[in-house]
Amino acid sequence: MITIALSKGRIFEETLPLLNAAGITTPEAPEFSRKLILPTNRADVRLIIVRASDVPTYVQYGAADIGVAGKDVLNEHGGIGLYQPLDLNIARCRMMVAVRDDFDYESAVRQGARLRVATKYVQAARDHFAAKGVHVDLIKLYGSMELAPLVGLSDAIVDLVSSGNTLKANHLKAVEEISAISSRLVVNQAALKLKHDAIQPMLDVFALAIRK
Ligand code: PRT
Ligand code: MG
Repeated sequence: MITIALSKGRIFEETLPLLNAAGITTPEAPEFSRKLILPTNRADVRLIIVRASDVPTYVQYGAADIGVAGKDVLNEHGGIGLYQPLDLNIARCRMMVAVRDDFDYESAVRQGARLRVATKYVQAARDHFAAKGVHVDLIKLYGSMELAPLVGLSDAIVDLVSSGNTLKANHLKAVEEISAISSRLVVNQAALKLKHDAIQPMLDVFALAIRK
């Protein structure tokens, strides 16, 4: 049995064409099903639906053989026990530093002010500001980072931006790009050896089906 861990929403939707290219189809879409284990047309392949940030953990421990996770999530997880053979080039966005429209970020940085930064991406934020030599107090949040500067929780946030509409709707502006983000295929290192004959052909088809 090959178990593939995916999260609902954009990752599932954008991975589906790749699965289809490998001849794998699923009769039930997770958006319309409460099942956490979804069968596929192949008796030896099943999907499990987990939180986006939990995908690397399921694959690390071998509860799933394969998964799809954003580079943001993989960076926070650390990637232990994971083979990352392919950038699938899906669910693309950018990790950015953002502040309120009326906040002068450049001069705060120039003056060496200690900044309060709210984020779900503590590891990425720590690395980014350390490399810049900017002193920050990091505040860990689990979502809706955009709210933090509006209510005085923080001076800045580190968050993902795709269209920019969420920032705009909340009177925030992006002031720095930390990195470009896309989703990667992750494979359990032991599974790749033990189930090589089933997994390698899938990797080969995915590699050919990736949109440049
Ligand atoms: O929702 P949950 O808390 O379970 O986890 P999640 O938010 O990490 O999962 P999900 O499914 O929303 O995102 C899965 C992956 O998609 C992320 O790990 C990223 O790699 C990738 N991705 C791509 C994004 C975005 N684009 C994105 N825009 N993840 C989140 N967003 C959010 C962003 O955090 C912000 O709140 O969308 C908002 C901004 O969007 P725009 O279009 O208004 O700029
Ligand atoms: Mg989300």
